[in-house]
Amino acid sequence: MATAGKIIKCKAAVAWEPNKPLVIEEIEVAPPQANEVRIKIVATGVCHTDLYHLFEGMHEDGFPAVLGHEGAGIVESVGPGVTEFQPGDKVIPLFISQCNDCQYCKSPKTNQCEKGWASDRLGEMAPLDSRFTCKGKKVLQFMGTSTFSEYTVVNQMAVAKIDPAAPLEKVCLLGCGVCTGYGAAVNTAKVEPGSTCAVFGLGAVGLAAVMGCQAAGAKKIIAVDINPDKFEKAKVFGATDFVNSKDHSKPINQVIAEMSNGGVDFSLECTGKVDVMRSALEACRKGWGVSVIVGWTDVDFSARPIQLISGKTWKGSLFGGFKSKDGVPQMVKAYLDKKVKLDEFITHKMTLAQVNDAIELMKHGQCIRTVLSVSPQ
Ligand code: CXF
Ligand code: ZN
Repeated sequence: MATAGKIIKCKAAVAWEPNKPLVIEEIEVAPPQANEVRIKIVATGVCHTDLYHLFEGMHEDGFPAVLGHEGAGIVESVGPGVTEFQPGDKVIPLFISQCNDCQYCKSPKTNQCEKGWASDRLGEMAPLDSRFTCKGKKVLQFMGTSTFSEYTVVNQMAVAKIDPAAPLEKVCLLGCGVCTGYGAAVNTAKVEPGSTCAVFGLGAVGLAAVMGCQAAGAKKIIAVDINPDKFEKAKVFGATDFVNSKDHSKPINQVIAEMSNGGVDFSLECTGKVDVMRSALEACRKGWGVSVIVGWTDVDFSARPIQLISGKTWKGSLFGGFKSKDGVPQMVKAYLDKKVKLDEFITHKMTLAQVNDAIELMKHGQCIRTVLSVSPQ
């Protein structure tokens, strides 16, 4: 590539400070250093976590940053020591790394690699080091990925090489939401054939969880939301029963218990709200019910210990429990083999320049996923 080894000037959406719209800026992207890969981002989904600049209490320490973490692109150039990637490879940047060397990567029990940004900067959501500058200032790399940029630089332990036949404007969704929900059902809950499930919250993550329950062979999948407009989509992904929590005066766990002969075998919470986490736990059956927290929050929650003493298991899931570098190419293949759906998540298509419109849609729950085209292929 003519650009290899040189600084690239390109467009990116920069969050300069909390509570201000993103600004499309020309930024400089330095060449990849040892073990790094510079990627031309072709497409990116807009995930709820990309509302980072609007989150309450976001610390100034996390700004300025280039947002976006659900993207797909093509390798532009590689730094010293990179043998696994070549210019032209199709890739998905990963917000959790897989170094294959730490105690977590070596264990089959977890995907929580300790080498990535998340180990020490999860609160700020952006590592201190980055290859971005803008107007003479260092700009941080959100979630170690920054896919709202025409180019980004990622360590090779956080990049997945995918099938060259994969359409990047679809498989970008495997960079976060779809793997997160699907894997929570399949890998973390370990939904069983013939079982009964409930999924709370029907955004992209919840819908992907519904799809995972169906893939695992669940016979009853109860989709729960406060917005009945979401039910039609949930049906497409395999939901069999629907509960609008606003329609009921009794506690929702009771409604679900009545529909499932005493509680579901598996419940998945995909809202990030602590009261819903509690309801999801209460909605699963004593003896063996498993409830998985998928939504993100860091505030205190509560539940009655008797819920667990009675034999339920309460778990959490990050990126659907997928070891990122192994799991993402497998999910891309599953999409190409028509075993998982992606197209049905995409409700809007826009360009990077319209990123603030896409963020507004997400903020008001008016989309499942907007995919932004970033660079031409
Ligand atoms: C995120 C939520 C915040 C922590 C890292 C994972 N999930 C996707 O947006
Ligand atoms: Zn996300």
